[in-house]
Amino acid sequence: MSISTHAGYEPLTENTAIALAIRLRLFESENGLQSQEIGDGNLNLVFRIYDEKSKKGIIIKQALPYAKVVGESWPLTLKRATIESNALLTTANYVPNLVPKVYYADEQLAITVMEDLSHLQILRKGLIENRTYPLLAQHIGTFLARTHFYTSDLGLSPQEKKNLVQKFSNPELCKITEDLVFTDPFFDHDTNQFERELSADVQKLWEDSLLKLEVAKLKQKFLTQADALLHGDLHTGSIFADEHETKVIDPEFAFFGPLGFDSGQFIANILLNLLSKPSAKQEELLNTVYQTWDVFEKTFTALCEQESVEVFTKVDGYVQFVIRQSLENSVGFAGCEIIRRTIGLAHVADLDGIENLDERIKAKRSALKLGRELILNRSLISNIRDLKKLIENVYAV
Ligand code: SR1
Ligand code: MG
Repeated sequence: MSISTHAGYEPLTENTAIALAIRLRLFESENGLQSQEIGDGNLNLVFRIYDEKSKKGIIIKQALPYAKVVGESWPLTLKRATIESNALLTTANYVPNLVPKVYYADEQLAITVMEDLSHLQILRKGLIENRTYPLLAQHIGTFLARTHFYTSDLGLSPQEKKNLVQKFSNPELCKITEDLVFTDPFFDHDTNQFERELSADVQKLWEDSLLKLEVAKLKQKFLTQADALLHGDLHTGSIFADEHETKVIDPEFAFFGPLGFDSGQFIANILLNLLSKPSAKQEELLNTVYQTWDVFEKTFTALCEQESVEVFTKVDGYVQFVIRQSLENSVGFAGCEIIRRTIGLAHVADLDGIENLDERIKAKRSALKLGRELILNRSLISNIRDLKKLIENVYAV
């Protein structure tokens, strides 16, 4: 894999994407190649080039110089493509089976060419369709523990880590999160979007100074605490999965941030799905949350015992302190993510797809309530059983 530079940027089309794949010698001939733009995210073009004969496919992902979800009025750095390819390559050192393989990246064209994962399904879609993922918690818990341990001051020397922090400086994409996750939903901002029926609930939230103070503390952590290399946008639309495999994609928001942010976003998006489901299915989703944390905690603890470069990990209580802080952060960040996905700019199909208006509003009210409780009570959560109790209490009321 090499990262080369070319003069000029041009958005690809389905035809020029094929020409690029040929130029890169990823296929022998143009004959029988199919090209389709399949991007359904908020920001990028995604082309799938597929050879019917050899049944081989590749993905070419290209950043657009603006946010697709809003349009050309919202310019967005192309550097995010380089952040994404570098994050995929770095992460592959620690969890090679849990991320797509990168074949090529080009900084000027803002593209990453990678493994075709079309045999898997985006997790959000699968969860909406009631599919089950028996290995998801094991895979995501492992992904979180290994990527965070090996890129933190427990897995790297302070010098190595600071060099990586520079490499993953990602101010423009972090600003999106600072605004859309931590700020706008808590104020009367024009990026917010919600049903008229929720107006009174949202007004109440904007006037909730207790809640806003806690969100400000969480935002401060996000702004300042460079614990480890984060994926930065680990929602269920950033995961491809089936019953056997899980692949974490799309790390264009990667940067060095607080432990607990990635796990919080993952947990929040599982809970957002849960809010749209009948109770039988909810139990299974809650178990995914608890098991993910268990796997994270066990794997992270074992890595600290066996491979830590930080002498203080031998001191009784330090590793437990790091893990407890991560859980508290996760719970708070999960609360912010749940609230922003309900009333902010970027919603989720799990809730927006509830066709019956009364049911949708009910689910969204529960989301606002759950988000608030998670943020306000996060410091009472010292282990995963406490989180279990908290979620059960919110449901019992
Ligand atoms: C303008 S981008 C909106 C959202 O999409 C991305 O996936 C991030 O979650 C961001 O907040
Ligand atoms: Mg994305």
